[in-house]
Amino acid sequence: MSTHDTRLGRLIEAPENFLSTEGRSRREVLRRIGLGLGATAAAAAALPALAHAGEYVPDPKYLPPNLAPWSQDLGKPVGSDPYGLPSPFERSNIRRSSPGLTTTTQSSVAFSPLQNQFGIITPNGLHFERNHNGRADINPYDHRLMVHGLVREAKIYTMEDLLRFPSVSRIHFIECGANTGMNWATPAVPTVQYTHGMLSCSEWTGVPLSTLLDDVGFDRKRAKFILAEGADGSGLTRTIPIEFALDDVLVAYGQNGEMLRREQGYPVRLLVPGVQGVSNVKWLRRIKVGDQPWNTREESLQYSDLMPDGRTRQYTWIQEAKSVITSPSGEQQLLDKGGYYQIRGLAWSGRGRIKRVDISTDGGRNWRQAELQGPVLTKALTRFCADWHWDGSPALLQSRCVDETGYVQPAMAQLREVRGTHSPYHNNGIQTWQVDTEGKVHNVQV
Ligand SMILES: Nc1nc2c(c(=O)[nH]1)N[C@H]1C(S)=C(S)[C@@H](COP(=O)(O)O)O[C@H]1N2
Ligand SMILES: [Mo]
Repeated sequence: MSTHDTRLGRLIEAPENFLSTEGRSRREVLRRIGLGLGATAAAAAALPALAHAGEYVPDPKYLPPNLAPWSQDLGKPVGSDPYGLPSPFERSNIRRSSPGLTTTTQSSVAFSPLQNQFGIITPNGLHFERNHNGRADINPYDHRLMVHGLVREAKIYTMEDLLRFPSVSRIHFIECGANTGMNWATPAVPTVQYTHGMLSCSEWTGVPLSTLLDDVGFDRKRAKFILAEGADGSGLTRTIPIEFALDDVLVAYGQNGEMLRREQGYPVRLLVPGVQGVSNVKWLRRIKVGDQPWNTREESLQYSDLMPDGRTRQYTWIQEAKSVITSPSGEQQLLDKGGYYQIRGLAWSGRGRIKRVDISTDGGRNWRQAELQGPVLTKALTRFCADWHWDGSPALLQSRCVDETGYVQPAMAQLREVRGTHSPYHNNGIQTWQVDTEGKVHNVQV
């Protein structure tokens, strides 16, 4: 679009921290980040991220035609930060957990701030985090991975062994099967961070699992499944079909060019592209080759779908195609009637590439095609956008994606027709954001 004759609409970010117990008033925020009286203007500039730019009044001496102090001084020496961190002015771009979601913080989830993400790669410090028994902090020299079961020779690998095998790097998303579960019965949470933030995408590096299975000489005739087990206190175990294991599963130690973060299973995890999060076993310590599914706790009591006829769907492996608009999204505020707003969002499918995304601004009555911003990769997040002028009237924003198999993301009503009301896992229904006449955005269901 040409911006020449267009008024670019202003938008206030959602006060994302409002679910936490932290205070929200300006003074409270200043106090909390240690900026009382006498704070430098530069430090106080942290505020726009916490509220919105309109609330911060810059000192004219920093603005053109004046030269700000940082344009006249020597800057910090190189190497001041041997491991670089985000600017302090970005301090509101953080993972957040929903208070009261679980009884302990060890068995809980911290959601990724999708509303602040650009492109398709999640920065390592912002990858969502889901643990059943707290984060294990492991010295890689003390870690071992055993591969056994229906194999010619069971082996125990050190991390050094794993790093010597031929490696590959691939970009894939991980989505927890419970993502958007809090939106199943009613739109219970207000922002996209909480509705869809159990979702992240990284470039993962590691050894193809097929390489290790060959190395132990697995029984090609009898092997039907593998069991993956984590070294954390939960001893989390998941069954994975051998076809997946031999296809694109990785024993991954790298994440976006560096070793995995501890939150992601340092020093090694399983990466099962397109399959629900729980199968991506972190702190991977054991792989067993077998001929039947193991039916463990994490695949019977948990992560199964109770259907309306009282039967339970087990082993829902694949995360089906899904999309969400990340801006405008819940609790944001549009300020300019008649202004231009770029609709931005993410689409993904556990079955392959995203083929197309459509956008509706009237709750699904009319659809038009969004633009896919490359790269469009298999089983990876895909970014989309669409031009939109908000005319000041109420709107219902939706996105609907189609993947390369032709599968179309369903409406919530379609999902409920099949799944009934007791099936909060694997909710890939179409998300609706309502824009009211004041420009305030709400999480609703239509
Ligand atoms: N060992 C182990 N692996 C685990 C878990 C765990 O608690 N322990 N949680 C699983 C779940 S439910 C999800 S959704 C993903 C989350 O991966 P992340 O924390 O890297 O985002 O890890 C999976 N792997
Ligand atoms: Mo999960």
